[in-house]
Amino acid sequence: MPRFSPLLSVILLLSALAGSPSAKAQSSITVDEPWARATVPQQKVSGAFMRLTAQRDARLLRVDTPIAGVVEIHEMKMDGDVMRMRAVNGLELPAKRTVELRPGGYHLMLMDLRQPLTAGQTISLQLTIENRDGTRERIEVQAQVRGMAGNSTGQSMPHKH
Ligand SMILES: [Cu+2]
Repeated sequence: MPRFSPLLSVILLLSALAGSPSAKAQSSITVDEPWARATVPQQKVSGAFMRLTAQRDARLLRVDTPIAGVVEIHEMKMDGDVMRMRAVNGLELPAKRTVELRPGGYHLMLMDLRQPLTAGQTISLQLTIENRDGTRERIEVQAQVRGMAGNSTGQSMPHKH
């Protein structure tokens, strides 16, 4: 059985610390499967979607991206028998509950697009999160652009602004 020298033990300990989750955990928000919908020519709006899970109560305050002039957080709701969407001021992220932004539900509306979104491309979104104590953090998200075809969640959204 080999015996570790004290120096080697220190090195092993340091590498274990560097690899531990607590050493990397900068953000209290987990972002899963971010994606945005590809556009057709002349289309100036699109939607972006993802799942957000906060460790502590937080709120998605705003989203910015270089590829759109305006980003709004939208909610879709039945109004009688018509599905309508409207901008909301923020999105509550209750602790340890996954909030899903998806077609037909909450979504990020990318408006005034500065370029077409092509399937396979990656766009960056900057989320501003406000924690319960009022502190804010910014999270960079790389969202993959997906086409409509072959996407089971890709039913078209009624987008009337
Ligand atoms: Cu919308």
